[in-house]
Amino acid sequence: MPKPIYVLNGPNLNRLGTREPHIYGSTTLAQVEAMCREASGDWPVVFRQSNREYELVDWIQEAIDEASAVVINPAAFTFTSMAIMDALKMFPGPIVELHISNIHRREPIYHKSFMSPVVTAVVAGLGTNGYPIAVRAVRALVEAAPIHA
Ligand code: CA2
Repeated sequence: MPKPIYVLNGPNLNRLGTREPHIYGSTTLAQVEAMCREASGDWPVVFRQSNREYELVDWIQEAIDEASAVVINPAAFTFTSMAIMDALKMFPGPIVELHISNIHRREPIYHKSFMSPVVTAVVAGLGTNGYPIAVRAVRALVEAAPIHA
């Protein structure tokens, strides 16, 4: 059995689908989780959301031992959290930073990600469809270089 893909979500994403549908769509986080599980096929997915920075740091540290890859939407922590950036730096496998919206097309406060310099790839602007795309991408990366599988 391969190690799971961790899909981690930051603050307020538990409310996805309930407001600002013109930016974030109307899909709920539970539906996103189902999309990720379908995309991963027979690979296990650990899907979590937290509004607390320390919890995301703890889960990334857990992923260092337990996961083959990480897909993370750090939400507002993208622009503030050196702690999450430092934890991601320690993860040895592929990491995709994911944003539902295209952060570079938005106001300047959304342009400077702390995460982008330490991740494998960035997916932004594909709506919630970006999640299954990112899951398939990290699975393919791990299969191509299976040291973390
Ligand atoms: O586009 C993304 O996925 C973001 O990471 C979402 C964050 C925002 O701070 C980032 O700049 C871009 C905000 C998430 C807010 O959560 C929502 C809650 C309810 C409805 C929609 C979003």
